[in-house]
Amino acid sequence: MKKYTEIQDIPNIQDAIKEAILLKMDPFEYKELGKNKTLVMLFFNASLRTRLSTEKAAKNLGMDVMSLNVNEAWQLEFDDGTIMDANTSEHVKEAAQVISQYADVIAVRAFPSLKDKAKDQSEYILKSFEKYATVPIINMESATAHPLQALADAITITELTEKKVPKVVLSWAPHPKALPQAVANSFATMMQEMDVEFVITHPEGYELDPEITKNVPIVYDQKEAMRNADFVYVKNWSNFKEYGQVLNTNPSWMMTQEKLGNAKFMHCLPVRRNVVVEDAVLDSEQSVVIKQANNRTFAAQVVLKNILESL
Ligand code: AN0
Ligand code: CP
Repeated sequence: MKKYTEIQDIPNIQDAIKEAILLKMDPFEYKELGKNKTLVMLFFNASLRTRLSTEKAAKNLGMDVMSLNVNEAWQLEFDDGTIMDANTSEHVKEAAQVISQYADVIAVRAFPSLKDKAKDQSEYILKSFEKYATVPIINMESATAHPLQALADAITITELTEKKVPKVVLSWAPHPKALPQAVANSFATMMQEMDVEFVITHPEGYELDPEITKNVPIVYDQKEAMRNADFVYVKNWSNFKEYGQVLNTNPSWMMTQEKLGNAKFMHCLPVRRNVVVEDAVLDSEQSVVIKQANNRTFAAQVVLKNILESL
């Protein structure tokens, strides 16, 4: 693998899942692979899981890791030909090349503005690093995608399913703040690659990018969508059409024990209790959110391993 900025970079998802499960059984088997190799992680936004699990994965492979909270460094310019006489101090052209002098792999977290749709959809931050860095790039959640999360989710479903073809539902949930579509986008993309029956449910008007959801059934009635579900992945996203707006906070969309039935509850975390999902669900045996978080390490590790092997 030459990079991991999108799910499509994985040559064979089933093989990657199997490899991740093997790594989980023996995390230090490839401790020599990353020796004298450095991962630099760049954070334009907050993180708990991605930061720690990706660092852990790199260390399991024997890599050195350096992290930079980019907002504490020089403010970067991304536009070409700008007269840089305002707030930006350094162009990404130099910054990405410079960071490449210290890194064998660069991982980037850069959320969308949720204000300028075209700019967010262009993925200009991630794409600038891809363009100007001279080492492989990993996406740690960009404007439109969170492929490491989706891989961890696919591993989790594979490990826990009791059926050959489980029913998986992606269910929108209310949230007071405008959140990205990235997690939902990548989960929807991943589920279309898996042997699952996949359904999406959300309030009318909350459609994700149709280029991502393609022919996935969208059922506006949450209860109907969740009938006989084996896994229910709950996630808020802000409106994609009325871009970045919070048009619905209807608490009836919150996930409850009653609605969940016997399904397993999934969420990428962080999650707002009793807004997105009620306590009873998160505190029940049906919640697999901690297993998902654990699998973030092995998703990152399988990605890093394959990138290191291609260097
Ligand atoms: C972010 C999001 O929804 O994309 C990160 C999730 C992994 N969530 C929040 O900002 C709460
Ligand atoms: N799920 C996830 O990516 O969490 P963080 O934002 O804490 O990294």
